[in-house]
Amino acid sequence: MSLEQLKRDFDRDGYVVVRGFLSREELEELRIRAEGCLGEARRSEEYPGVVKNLNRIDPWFEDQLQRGKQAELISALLEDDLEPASAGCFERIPGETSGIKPHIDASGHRRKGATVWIALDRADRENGCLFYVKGTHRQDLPSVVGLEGFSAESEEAVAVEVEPGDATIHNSRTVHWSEANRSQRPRQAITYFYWAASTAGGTDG
Ligand SMILES: O=C(O)CCC(=O)C(=O)O
Repeated sequence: MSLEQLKRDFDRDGYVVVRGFLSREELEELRIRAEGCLGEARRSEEYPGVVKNLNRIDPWFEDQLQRGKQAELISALLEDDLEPASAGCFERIPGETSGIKPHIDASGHRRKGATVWIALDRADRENGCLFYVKGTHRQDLPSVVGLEGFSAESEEAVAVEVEPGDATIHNSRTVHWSEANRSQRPRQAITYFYWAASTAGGTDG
């Protein structure tokens, strides 16, 4: 898909899906680097599948956050310079009973930014794929996890089923969530989160 088409979709829907974003070799390297970090990472009780700040654990992730091929694309989609914020790993754990409730990534007065979410595994409805709600990036929603009124049945909700190496990029104001992994299959993804440089100050999301 051309950059023009991606930008049109991103502006209209608040997200885009980039199939085959990583080559087989790039995907393998990402997988190995992620595995190397996860053992030593701290996990929260509430979200045991989430590891934040991989870029503080392994300089390779810092380099990817700063210079990975997603950075140029996200800068073009936001039409802004980027302030790289963090790299994370999001795992939906097989057999878990809950996922991550509807939320946006924007926080406080920092509204403009974007996240690339790169699938390490196939993600589908059964193992907790991402859901986006088209067009919500144009609403002014609060930054809370558990936004009311959004579900898989919402009119503009889309289940984004992807293959390993595919990526999705969402606006920091686009409502998204994932449901529990009801399968016995893994579902891991790596994210890189960026603020637009024009959104000054605040926390690092
Ligand atoms: O991967 C997931 O399960 C959720 C990802 C997410 O909430 C995010 O990237 O902000």
